[in-house]
Amino acid sequence: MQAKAKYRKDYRTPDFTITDIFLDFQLNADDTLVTAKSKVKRLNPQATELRLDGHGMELVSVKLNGHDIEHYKKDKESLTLDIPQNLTDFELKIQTCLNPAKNTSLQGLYQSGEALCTQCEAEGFRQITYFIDRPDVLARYTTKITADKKAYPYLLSNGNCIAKGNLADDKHWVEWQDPFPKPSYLFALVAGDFDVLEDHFITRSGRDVKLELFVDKGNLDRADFAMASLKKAMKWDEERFGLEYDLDIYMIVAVDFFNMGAMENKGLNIFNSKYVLANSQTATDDDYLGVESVIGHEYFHNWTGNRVTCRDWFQLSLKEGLTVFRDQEFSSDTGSRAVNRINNVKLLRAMQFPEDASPMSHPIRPEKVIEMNNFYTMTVYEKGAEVIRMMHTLLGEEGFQAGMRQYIAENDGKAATCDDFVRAMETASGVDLTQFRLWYSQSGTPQLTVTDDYDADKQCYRLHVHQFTLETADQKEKTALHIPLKVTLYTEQGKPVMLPNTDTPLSEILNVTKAEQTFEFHHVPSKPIPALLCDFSAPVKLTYEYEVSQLVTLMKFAENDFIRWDAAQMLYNKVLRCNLKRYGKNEGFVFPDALLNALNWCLENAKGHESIIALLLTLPTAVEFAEGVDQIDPTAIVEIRDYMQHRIADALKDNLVKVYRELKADHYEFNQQAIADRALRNACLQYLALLPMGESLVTRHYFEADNMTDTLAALKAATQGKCEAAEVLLTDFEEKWAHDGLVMDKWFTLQATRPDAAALTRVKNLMHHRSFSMTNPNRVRSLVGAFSTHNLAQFHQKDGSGYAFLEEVLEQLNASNPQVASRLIEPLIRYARYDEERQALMKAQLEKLKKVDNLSNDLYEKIEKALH
Ligand code: B3K
Ligand code: ZN
Repeated sequence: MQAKAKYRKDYRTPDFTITDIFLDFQLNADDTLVTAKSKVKRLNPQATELRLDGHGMELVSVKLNGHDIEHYKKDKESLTLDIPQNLTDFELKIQTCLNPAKNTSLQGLYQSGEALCTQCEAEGFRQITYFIDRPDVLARYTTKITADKKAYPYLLSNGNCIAKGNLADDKHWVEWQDPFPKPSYLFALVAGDFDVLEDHFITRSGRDVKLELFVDKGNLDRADFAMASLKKAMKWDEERFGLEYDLDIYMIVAVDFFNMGAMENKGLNIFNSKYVLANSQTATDDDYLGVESVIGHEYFHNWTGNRVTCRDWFQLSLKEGLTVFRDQEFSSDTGSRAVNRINNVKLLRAMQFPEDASPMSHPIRPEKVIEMNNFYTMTVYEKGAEVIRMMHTLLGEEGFQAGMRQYIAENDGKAATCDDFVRAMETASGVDLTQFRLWYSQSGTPQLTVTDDYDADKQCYRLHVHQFTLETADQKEKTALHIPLKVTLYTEQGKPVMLPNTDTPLSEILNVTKAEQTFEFHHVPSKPIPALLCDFSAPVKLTYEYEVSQLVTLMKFAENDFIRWDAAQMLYNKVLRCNLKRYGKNEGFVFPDALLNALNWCLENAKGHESIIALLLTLPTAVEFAEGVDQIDPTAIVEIRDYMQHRIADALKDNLVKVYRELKADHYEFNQQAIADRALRNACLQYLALLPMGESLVTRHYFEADNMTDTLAALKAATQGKCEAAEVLLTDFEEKWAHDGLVMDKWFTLQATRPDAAALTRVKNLMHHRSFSMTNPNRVRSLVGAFSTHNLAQFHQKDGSGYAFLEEVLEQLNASNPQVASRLIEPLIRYARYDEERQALMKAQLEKLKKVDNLSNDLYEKIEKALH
């Protein structure tokens, strides 16, 4: 029996709430006794039944005000008690028994390596005890943990440690108290043996906060960067948002078995070790940036998520969209704004746009949910952040910060809604957001088609904007949205058009609010080149029929790096589209000389712009390319991309070699310039690997590398460039790192994304590799996930072998870890844009999966939607 869908419109305030809870854990890996004493308060005088959520544990006893309750209703999902109507406040004591070692779902209390830890968001607390497990029930938690002292020297929970002691039989206990009422999803417990990195942070009001970072024994040499990132984030949040940390201690624990990136539990973040552990030998520059942004993200949740939480799970974007926006701003303020913006936009286009066109399409505030874990999506997170960013654009920094202050003042200590947020923004700034609110309820990616005309006599330039949104799986009717469209104008020579008699460039945020609209620009001395959707001012698809020469001008000369990069993307997509037509007609591929010349020019003038040129020079991945076409022909896309790469490599060869040589560093450094230099040098290497000199070059690059960024760049160049050297280098890496799963993840991904026809067989074999494990989500994602998501041509082999393989893996994961399975199924449900044969093969696998015994709600929800 599958769970029933829940609807946002059905929200009701709870009949009862829990104000205080005392939890006692007698911890053992395979037998943990939990005693939960709760103070329950009646909110609805009419209610006679108290329904508590709970599953996957044994109920030992229930007591109400000290008396055993014999009569209760219990099913697989809940425990329902009769409550006499005269009882307004009472105590409930519930004992449950759990087996963390057997809990492979990695939700609730489970074992990670030798440690025990929890993951309660979204609905995992109900696997620990029976509880009103919803985010609008806020309670004060006191947690006592008793465990074997040798196996679990550290016993951690939320808040402050208030007492501890030793017991007979080598046991000890610790008691924690969290002074801030919180929803159950923020509860956390960790027990284990760790190395600890200690530090402290003085807040701007002078409070001394103890910082502790717990890592597996022997990993202290990979912990410094995460700690530095935490302190940086704490300081940044004070400076930019005026928000200060509120407890005396902040703990982060890194664990190896974790379903997602990290979790913001109050005062006790639990992290996937991938987002904590980093040193120059094990982590790439991108890994470092990932650590910094996730550490920031979880820290920023302390205010946006924890102090102000969500009323119900439909409001998830209230905390996630906002917190992603905050972490993006953190990375942009402390690093390169343009590079961050480009990377965020790449992610949105490659991952969120397809999601919004898939059977799983949903607004950033979903209306209907079967399994909440399925809605921790690119849409809720990344598009949610774009919606916040648009409000920031419309209100300006000052108005936005005023809105933030009002939002927090009104909702601190409460469970709020997206509407509460928008209302605060609106009242604090005076900006009318009535139409803008539609972004919360409408799904799909809006499309803007722009045309223009120029009247030389009147010096008047006009842009005609047409907006429409295609029907999506969840929603037929679409309405015009309020879209901030940022426009800058350039002259044919690539100089910004200035406002009359000033040296200020003409740059405007156009308020697109109707289906058809025309905007006029006056005093424009000659027909301009428009730079449209600058900085990606809205999460939309925009088309304007540019000439190649116009895009080349923008790519070379635009003052804004985002515009330069985006012009390059449009050029590459133009080349792809043109060659896709030729592919259909069996004509040879072509590549405009003007683009090759311009790329050469960019490389010659890269000094001071290294990171942007590296991004601009790198072709969209096959997956990114696929997003831009109506029907995806994986083989054609991969072949054309290959052709384009070879053409660029040949045409730019001299400059590629020159820049590659010039950028060789004397010694490893970690700072923005060094990162930019490595990025450009390694971007050159990817092309050079395709030339005859490639073999020796990648080999030398690999063996000379003194850091993981360069090592991995060599391996990527060798594998993607199909160099013979690849095998030797991969084996060398494997021997060096086989003991370290986190590092081996990079190797698994390289193997999974190799473009040759043996890729699937290789992936199958690697599932028996000594470093691989089906129970570790990081390994599964690095191998199986990388293959099915990023190896476009090999996963989509015409015989359907890739799909059959994924189905087998999903059957296995359905039983052990449905959350991971549900992430992995995505490529299969997105069949609509493939040819009929492939569609049939993909659907057949979905049909097969649908019949699996005990199909999880997670998979059920997606398969149902896909086959509907
Ligand atoms: N809030 C968590 C995600 C929880 C996912 C539950 N399936 C991490 C984050 O967004 O910060
Ligand atoms: Zn988050």
